Amino acid sequence: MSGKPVLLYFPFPGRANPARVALFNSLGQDGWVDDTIDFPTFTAEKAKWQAENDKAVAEGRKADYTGCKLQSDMGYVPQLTIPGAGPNGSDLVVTQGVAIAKWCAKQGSKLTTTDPIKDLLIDEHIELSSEILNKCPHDKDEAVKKSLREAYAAGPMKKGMRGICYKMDKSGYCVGDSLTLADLFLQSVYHMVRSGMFDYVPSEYIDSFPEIVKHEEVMKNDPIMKAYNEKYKW
Ligand SMILES: N[C@@H](CCC(=O)N[C@@H](CS)C(=O)NCC(=O)O)C(=O)O
Repeated sequence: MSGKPVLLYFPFPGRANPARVALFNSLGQDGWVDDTIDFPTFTAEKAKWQAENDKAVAEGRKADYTGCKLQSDMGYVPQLTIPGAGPNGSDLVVTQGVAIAKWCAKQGSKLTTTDPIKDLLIDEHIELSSEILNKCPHDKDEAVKKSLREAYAAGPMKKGMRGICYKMDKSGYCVGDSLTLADLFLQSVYHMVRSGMFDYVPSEYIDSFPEIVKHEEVMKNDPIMKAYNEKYKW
């Protein structure tokens, strides 16, 4: 790595929360760049990205995103740039929040384990939390979206949340008795609901899961999270 890694995401926790905490715990506040992009800028950048992507497809060549904020072939965020880690010393640009968070955690954080069974349980938690976000229904028509979301919250999402609760450790953490990536991925999900960003699923929805309410307290008191929350707004 020939410079600081740069993580690009919106100015809220969302899918970047695990990677941000892992980068901070691994490298400290000065060891990485927390780059944020607001929605209007993202929309403009996405249009620029799309124009080059369409042109490259039509011309049968690899796209060149020089000058674009979105540098990957997927064009979404979170996006991680690792200076000098690409071919011939170029910058490596990757997407996928789970893969990014795992790399970030391996840079020296206390969020990793060397126990294969613990790792398996952590990965299972990560997949369960990710599934809740990935299966969430969307629709351009707000009335349709509302009814799809309400049915989702009462059905598959509730089943997923319950599944996670049954698997949580007695300590209140997801796996074992300290913070791991599993807790951060779970926090990303319920933070979206608590903060009102999960459209048509009210904040109080979380109160029907006592293990999650306990987890909110555990996270507030966790030393790594306390240190992180002192330095970062999201
Ligand atoms: N599988 C990806 C999904 C990333 C994703 O969907 N990101 C959203 C923001 S949270 C995005 O960039 N959406 C805009 C788009 O796809 O154009 C991950 O887990 O990181």
